[in-house]
Amino acid sequence: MNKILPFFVVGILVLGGLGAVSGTKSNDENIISEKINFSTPNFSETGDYISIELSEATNSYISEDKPMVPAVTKVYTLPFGTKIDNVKVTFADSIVKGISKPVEPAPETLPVSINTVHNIKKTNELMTYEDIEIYPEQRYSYRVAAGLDNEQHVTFLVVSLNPIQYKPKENKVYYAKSATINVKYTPPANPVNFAEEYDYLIIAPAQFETALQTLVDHKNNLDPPVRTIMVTLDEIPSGVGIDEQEDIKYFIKDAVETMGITYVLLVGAGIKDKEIFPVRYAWISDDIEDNFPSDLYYADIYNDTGGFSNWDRDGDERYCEYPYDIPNVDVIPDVYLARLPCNNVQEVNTIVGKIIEYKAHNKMTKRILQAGGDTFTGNSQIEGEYANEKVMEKLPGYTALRCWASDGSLTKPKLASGWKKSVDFVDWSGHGSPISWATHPPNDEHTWIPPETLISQYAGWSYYDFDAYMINNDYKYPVVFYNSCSNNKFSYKDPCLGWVTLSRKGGGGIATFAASGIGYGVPGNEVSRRMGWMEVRCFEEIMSTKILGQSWHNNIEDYYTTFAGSFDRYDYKTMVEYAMFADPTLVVEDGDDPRSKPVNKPVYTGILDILMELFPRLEKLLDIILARLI
Ligand SMILES: [Ca+2]
Ligand SMILES: [Ca+2]
Ligand SMILES: [Ca+2]
Repeated sequence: MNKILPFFVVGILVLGGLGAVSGTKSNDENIISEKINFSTPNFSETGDYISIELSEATNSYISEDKPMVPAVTKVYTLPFGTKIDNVKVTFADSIVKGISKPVEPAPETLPVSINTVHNIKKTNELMTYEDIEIYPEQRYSYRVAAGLDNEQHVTFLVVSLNPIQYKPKENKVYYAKSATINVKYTPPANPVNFAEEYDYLIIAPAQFETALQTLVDHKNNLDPPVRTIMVTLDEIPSGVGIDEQEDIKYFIKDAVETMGITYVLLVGAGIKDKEIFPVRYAWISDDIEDNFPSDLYYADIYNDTGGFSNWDRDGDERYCEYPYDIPNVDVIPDVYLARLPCNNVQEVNTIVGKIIEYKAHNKMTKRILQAGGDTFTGNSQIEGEYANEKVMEKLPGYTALRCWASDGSLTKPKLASGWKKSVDFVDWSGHGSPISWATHPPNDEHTWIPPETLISQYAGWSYYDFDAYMINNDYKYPVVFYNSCSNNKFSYKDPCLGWVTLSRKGGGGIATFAASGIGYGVPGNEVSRRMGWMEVRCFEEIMSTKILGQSWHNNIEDYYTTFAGSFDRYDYKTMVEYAMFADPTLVVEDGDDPRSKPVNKPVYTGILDILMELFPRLEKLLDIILARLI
């Protein structure tokens, strides 16, 4: 990894985001002053409501069932450990506009779980907001968090602005033409001097040490090398933290400071009560689950003051309890972290072999396989397909192989066939459980698709039902995104779908991004927030940074900075459950010797692949025969 900038250079103020905002800014040593001009909002009639658009808006709504008012956030990237003394925002030139109808309400939030109802609330009642005087009440707020910016430790200051306010009783909207942000801060008195010895820390149980040495050697021998060190769990000092998980987190912190680590890989499954690698649970409860596993815990090392982000404010050993512990949950990761939830040495060997193969021979094909349907029935948007289309806007030059509910192409044979078309990515947008993914045909909440087949007797894509074993994709391993619930729930009693997708030899994926708990979507507005927002941004980040660990970090950081002015329970859950199974240093690009055909693949398997494509139902039978032959 290239650490181009020495630490002190980051001290130069970087003004992030918002290319559309014009204004003036000035900065001397301890003050930021920036004037932001806003364009005139656009008001349009949508049925019984008025909708408001603002071209500088960074997010479109603030809170469920409240009026939909555009908001703007501004991000300042400051040296790590900077103390924010004061933030003041002054709005100027407020203009009043009378409107004839109420402002459109924000959409509701629903889980993307296979075990819940997805038909949206049918309400014909007009929202008049009688309990609201003015919305939003606050014109601005700010948050401070510690994270990474291009491998450098930094402090993010996020200023959230509400230039538009609405008074429902008066039928009036007030909007400002400009705002001036004034920040006073104190730079760190004793800047932390992070070492520069290593890039990448792998932590694993001792039984995986020998198998993982191949990966350590591979990384160290790259040109330029990814300077890698492996530490086994029994080498981590105990008693430093309150329990084993906190010991590990303190060890990572120490490795960041004394070795210069920026990438971390945890190896080992987290199946409840049979953990090979310890699991931290986050207690953001909802109607479906009290807690869920979160590896963000191990990555969010520092809080806004540069101190340890301990996630347990009240000290009751229930971490990330919403809302009590939230002041002690910084959220933004301070290392680029992932897990490979391997159950045994064989799985370690398989995934290490795939990582080395990817670097040697991956060939980018500009193809993506997409699966989508009607995530939430009872409205006009087919959310999964809509999200798939929005993903394509971030992948210029790409061809989509689509399995869609609306045209009947979301079938198991079509999905299996799509995996074999040498795709760079697979994008699933629908519902999930730890072991399956599925969605609905348009406006049919009672039917799950892809439908069952002769050999696969259950609706939905599940490895229990052989489906994930059908993906013999010719040694071309895609990056996989699941917009759904729980597909990366690595504490489940059996290996989760996201891991089975990777642990398959000679096929499957190279990385999975998915929720490790119940995920949430936005009916009729799928990519505006929650998992649908993550889905689109994931592909955008991979195209931009190419490094998987940075993509994961930047997705969480962007989510944080975009919605910081109006976080709710589901926002925290969306960030805290965002889990990646991968080698976080993996670069999504052509390998050293890119090949479209598999290396050393026996001729007969090619013939079998053709047969299986022609007769997809034969696949399981062939799998059984092959398993006995080999
Ligand atoms: Ca942090
Ligand atoms: Ca607690
Ligand atoms: Ca829908």
